[in-house]
Amino acid sequence: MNELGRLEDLPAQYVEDLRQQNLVPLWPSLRAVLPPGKPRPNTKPTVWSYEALRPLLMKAGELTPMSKAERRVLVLANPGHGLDNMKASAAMYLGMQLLLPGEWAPSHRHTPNAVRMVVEGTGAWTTVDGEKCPMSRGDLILTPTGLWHEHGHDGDQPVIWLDVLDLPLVYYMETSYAIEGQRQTVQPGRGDRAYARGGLVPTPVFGRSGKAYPMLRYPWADARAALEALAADRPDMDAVQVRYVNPETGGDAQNILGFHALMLRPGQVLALPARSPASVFHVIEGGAEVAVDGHAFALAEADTCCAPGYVPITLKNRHADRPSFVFVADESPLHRKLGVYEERA
Ligand code: 1HN
Repeated sequence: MNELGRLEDLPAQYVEDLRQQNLVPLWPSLRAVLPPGKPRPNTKPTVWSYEALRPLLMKAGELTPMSKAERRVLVLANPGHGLDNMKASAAMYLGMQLLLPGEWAPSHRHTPNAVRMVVEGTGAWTTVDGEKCPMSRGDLILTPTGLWHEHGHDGDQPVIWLDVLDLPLVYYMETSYAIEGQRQTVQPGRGDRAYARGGLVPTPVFGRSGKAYPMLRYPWADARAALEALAADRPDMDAVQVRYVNPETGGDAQNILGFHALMLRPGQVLALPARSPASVFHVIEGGAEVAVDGHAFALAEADTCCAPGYVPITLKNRHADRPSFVFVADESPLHRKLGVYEERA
């Protein structure tokens, strides 16, 4: 590949004349925007220890009341993107949110899609589009684009969850905004009950559910049971994984980010191919070693890490005597829709 001319090779006055007309030459920047063979991601393999983060989040509970925070969150920022840009990857935002007993995070709705993966505590709930979703360890709760949501807490211990949003992408597109609202009225109906059995969907005689997002809460007890059943039924299967889907369409649960739960069998080593989307791994139960791009992260329960796209990743169960369970978030729905999804052997 031949060397292209640099900006410094051009007469300064010429460059200035171009700039006066809001023009710039392409060739000095061409290789930067089209690097050879594979992208040069800013996303650095990064780990966030729950043990290190938790006391800092609890301190935020003392320092900042909800009235001054609206959402009391510490953002898990990837240093490769600049800490202040609040990105775990190009399209993913991660945050750990704390709600103390009796607190309420007021109702709002916004264009970015969010999910919550509950990390600790019981007694809190999120009301999404009028459906009150109880929160307990490992539950996944969707807050899809445009739906009202608020969080409350009737228990007596702190509740902490991991937020995953497509905020960096939606913000980059200049489509990110929020609307503040009134407290929601809770409506009857629970998607996690109506859609509790895979392969069986509620079928009204007239029409469908009428909801774009019929299932908002995916209880951990169900996801775990599905993984255990799959592992028992398919002893030869190397990746025991389920995907969080919209039960009406069978497609990804949300439009931009994808969500999976993965069970590592006792002692299992699982080599994932290099794929274009960046990914996030969060340990729900057990422990996992994540090897990516020369880094080896030993994740304990509630730890989280991220990996850039286009590199192979190896996951290893740290326990030889029991399964470990990992929540995976990635940018695959986005990549597939855009036609840039790739897997490399
Ligand atoms: C948001 O709405 C929540 O509702 C949490 O709990 C984190 C980060 C950025 C933008 C909106 C929530 C958020 C957020």
